[in-house]
Amino acid sequence: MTRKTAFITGITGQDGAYLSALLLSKGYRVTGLVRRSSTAEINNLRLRWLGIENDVELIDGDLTDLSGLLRSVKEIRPDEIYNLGAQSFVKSSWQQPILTGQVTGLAVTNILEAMRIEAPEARLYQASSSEMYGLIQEDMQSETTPFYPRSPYAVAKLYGHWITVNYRESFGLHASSGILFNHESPLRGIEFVTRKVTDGVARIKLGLSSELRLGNIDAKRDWGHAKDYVRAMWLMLQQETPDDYVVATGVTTTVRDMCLIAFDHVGLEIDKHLVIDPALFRPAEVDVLLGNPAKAKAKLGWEPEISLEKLIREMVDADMERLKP
Ligand code: NDP
Ligand code: GDR
Repeated sequence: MTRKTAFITGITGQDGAYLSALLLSKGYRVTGLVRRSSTAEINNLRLRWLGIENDVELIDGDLTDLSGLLRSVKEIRPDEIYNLGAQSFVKSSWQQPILTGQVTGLAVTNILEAMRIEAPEARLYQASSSEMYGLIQEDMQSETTPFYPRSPYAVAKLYGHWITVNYRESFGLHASSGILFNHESPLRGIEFVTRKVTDGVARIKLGLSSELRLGNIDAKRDWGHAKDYVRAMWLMLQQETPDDYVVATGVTTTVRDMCLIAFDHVGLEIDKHLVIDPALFRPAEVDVLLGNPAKAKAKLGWEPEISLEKLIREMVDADMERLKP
């Protein structure tokens, strides 16, 4: 069998790193798009953390630059394209709504155009998000639940989702959209709540800090492990027919209860250290997310393997290790 080639945008991010490791373990040639930066030496932190920085090929480029994408796709001739690149932090999307629209939304069309023109036989994964559900209209969200985005990020993701569906229906592209619920890991960016909590708890435990400041701790999320979720991405592209899938655990937990797991793990009392800071609340909130992964389980044979408790403990341990003098 010939070796398959994957092209990953967002390869330097959390999911890009885990997906690269998965595809390398399956024998793929893995290539990825990286933004040129003056701090290139620290750019590939996550790939280095997984010990795979020398096993992937990195290509300079930006999602907003169609000419570069056309050239990259022509040169690489990918069998599979994973579009993971995005301005992915919801809170920042109110500070940078136009950039978020360009990168997280409109640029999906750049990827689809590059694929349609240079690699129409390739298969595409689009990273859609549970944030698209926003103001919840059904207790458990599935592929048929109506969307009601609540942030510029979610609005941009909704555009990316529908343009992917549209190119599939218009041009017959093998393009699938994964509606993934929150997934975390020790490689999660520090600005997201789980990692902010596990890093904060580790700092308090090590005497480097005394408090953890959070916003809305009543929000509920359906959290899984990134390692489990990148497997679902790959499975989608192994199907004969492209489709859209919800990927979630089917369990929802408040931010406060997620924090408790972290504090308990190192024997600290949450009430002595947690401070609520109104400045960290969002202009519009997604109060609760709870996904129904029935379709992914039935059609892809996908199952999440790592529980929230195990995930948070792994993240706290990794942060303790990182911060140890
Ligand atoms: P990260 O924020 O960790 O990674 C985002 C990646 O996008 C980084 O590699 C970043 O590069 C890259 N990127 C940002 N802007 C551009 C640009 N203009 N051109 C090229 N690349 C760019 O996100 P995750 O790994 O957590 O998520 C992956 C995808 O899945 C994202 O699209 C996200 O929105 C989506 N998603 C994530 C979920 C989650 O819970 N993690 C859930 C649902 C969807 P750089 O390193 O240079 O910043
Ligand atoms: P989210 O993740 O917005 O769901 O988007 P995040 O971890 O940022 O927030 C989750 C919930 O926690 C509440 N919260 C805080 N959040 C942060 N970041 N910092 C805080 O101090 C804080 N205090 C409370 C938030 O208000 C929110 O309700 C993530 C991203 O990965 C998206 O890219 C992805 O699409 C969705 O998950 C699914």
